[in-house]
Amino acid sequence: MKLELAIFDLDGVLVDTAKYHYQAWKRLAAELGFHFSEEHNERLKGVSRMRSLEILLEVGGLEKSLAEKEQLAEKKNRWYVEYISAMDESEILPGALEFLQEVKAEGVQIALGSASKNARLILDRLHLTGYFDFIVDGTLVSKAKPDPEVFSLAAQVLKVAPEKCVVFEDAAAGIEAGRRAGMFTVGVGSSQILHEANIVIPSLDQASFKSLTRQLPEHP
Ligand code: B16
Ligand code: MG
Repeated sequence: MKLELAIFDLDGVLVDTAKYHYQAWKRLAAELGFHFSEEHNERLKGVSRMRSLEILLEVGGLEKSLAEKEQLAEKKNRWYVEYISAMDESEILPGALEFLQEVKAEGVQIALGSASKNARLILDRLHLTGYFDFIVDGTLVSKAKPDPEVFSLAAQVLKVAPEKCVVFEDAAAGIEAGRRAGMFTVGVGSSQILHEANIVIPSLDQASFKSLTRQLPEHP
């Protein structure tokens, strides 16, 4: 199977920004007068900013108007951007850089498929931007994962058929999005959560693109 495009999710696959999202959400919850636990935070992974806020408010048993919600989301984002602005290459997840280098060396194109509106800033801080032929982030798509838009757009722009694409994702909603886009899927993380993926690996560390490609089925 000759793949032509590898699409990577950002948070949880290339970098662990979830901890910074959590710090900012926890700070917001504290300001609103309740505790937001790490277990609650699991529900926010891969989910858009506004939807994340809605889940947080649900946890706190609070209701807010649209204008208030916009202000709260903006406040959380200001804190989050402050945290991620201090990031550097040391925060690239183990094996991710080597994996991107291998994909490039194989002559396969690389795209990002992230829900984050801050994805470009993060890739710049990690000095990874140059590896990407195209970046789909939260500013380009209107429908969140599990909608396939984020991945389909990358394939469309780079003019690659979906069955020649593979998606690397750490969230179940992202695997569903990849499947719905008609692409191969590799789950990065727990096989209990990512069982819908064609293959699941614990992390990109020590994984080889070439050998993963050989393990994929005939068709997505
Ligand atoms: P922002 P991914 C997602 O990134 C995060 O997993 C999720 O927790 C976050 O709410 C979402 O980005 C939006 O991020 O507030 O920066 O626009 O996993 O799709 O790379
Ligand atoms: Mg993710």
